[in-house]
Amino acid sequence: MDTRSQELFEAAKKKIPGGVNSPVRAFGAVGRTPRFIASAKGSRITDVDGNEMIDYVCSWGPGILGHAHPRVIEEVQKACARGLTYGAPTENEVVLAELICERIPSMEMSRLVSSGTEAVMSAIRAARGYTGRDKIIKFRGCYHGHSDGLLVKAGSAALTTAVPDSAGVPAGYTQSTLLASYNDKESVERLFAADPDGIAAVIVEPVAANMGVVLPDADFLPFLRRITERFHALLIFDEVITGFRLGLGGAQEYYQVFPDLTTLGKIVGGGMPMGAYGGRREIMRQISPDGPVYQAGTLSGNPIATAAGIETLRLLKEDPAIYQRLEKKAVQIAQTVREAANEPVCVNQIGSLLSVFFTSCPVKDYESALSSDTARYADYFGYLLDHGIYTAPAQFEAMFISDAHTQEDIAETCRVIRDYFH
Ligand code: KE4
Repeated sequence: MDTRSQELFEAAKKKIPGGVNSPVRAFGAVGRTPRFIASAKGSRITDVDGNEMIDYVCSWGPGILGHAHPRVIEEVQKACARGLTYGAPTENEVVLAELICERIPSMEMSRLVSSGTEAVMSAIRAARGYTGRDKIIKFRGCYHGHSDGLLVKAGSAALTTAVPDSAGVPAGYTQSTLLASYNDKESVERLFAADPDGIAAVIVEPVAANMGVVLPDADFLPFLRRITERFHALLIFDEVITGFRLGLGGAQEYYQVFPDLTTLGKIVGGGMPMGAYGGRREIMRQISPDGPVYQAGTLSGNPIATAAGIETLRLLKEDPAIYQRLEKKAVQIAQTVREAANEPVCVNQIGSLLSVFFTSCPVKDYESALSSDTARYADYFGYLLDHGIYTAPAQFEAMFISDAHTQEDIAETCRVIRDYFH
């Protein structure tokens, strides 16, 4: 007898491409029927068949406090009662802008948008408008949302699907996008040498998490800071995942490397649709209506998303020890996999982000990530799912841990992982 998820998936596929509103949710990379979720609370997520699971997707990052945190829910409910959206400036937008700029060292000004994609698309336009240059360097395996110019060897779902570039993107839209290799300084030097005055910006995930988690080599981020300064290009840190995840100041505070522009998403909206971009005042003053770089949005900074984002950032700010707690839990899981695996695995972990790669080589870039055995990953994913552990349904994604994950959750997760390998 079909499960309710199977029934809903069949119905969904009739009306929604792939049956989902974002490709990775279709479980295509792991060959299973996606679980349709009915509710979530804390570290637990419950599907429409009543299966409760320990959730390590956390909505791909926003859920750093766990699902349905009571204080966030209360603020959202109060905001809803005051009306959902006005299309006019509100006090909350000032409060959130001040919180963001207080916490993210390089952001003197910020603009709120409705997704990470929109934040990146806008930051790139700002960089091109400020420098008067067209070319953008990105890294193979890094994913920065689905704006046309960046869907070239994107990571995340595009990396998992068969088509590395997206159909429907005219060649002209991507001819100003240059590709380098993550952790490969020479690949960046070659691009700048070939066009020393034509590159507007380098955009990078300071910790890559869309080819699975891949850490920057010790000097990679400082190198990017040096070479962009040398050639008068801007450095953009895409901190949609790492922002407020690796610490209150994101990856830039963690690594003490400060970009010209930063993009944010996920945690900044506390689970509601929100992104943000920002940086040096002289760059952000180029953005309309102050300057000639146009960018707009009906629901940008809307009262509900700002209420959720403000309360989330306040909770993180009140209890910075959360980041040590998150790291400890992630290390426990990472160590368990390393010790239990009786086959080659590479586990990359930083803060509360980790990925398990089924490969014998260190995973340090797109090419080495592709060496992982995705069929083995799918088998691992399926066993965990069948035993109540909901982890990333694709090799080239990250596992996220929240403050709501208890020691009992972690112990149960480690038990299931050990059972899988034995
Ligand atoms: P959104 O447009 O999905 O809010 O953000 C795009 C984005 C930008 N930059 C980085 C570093 C990102 O990781 C993302 C989106 N991340 C994926 C997970 N790998 C979102 C999940 C999905 O696509 O459904």
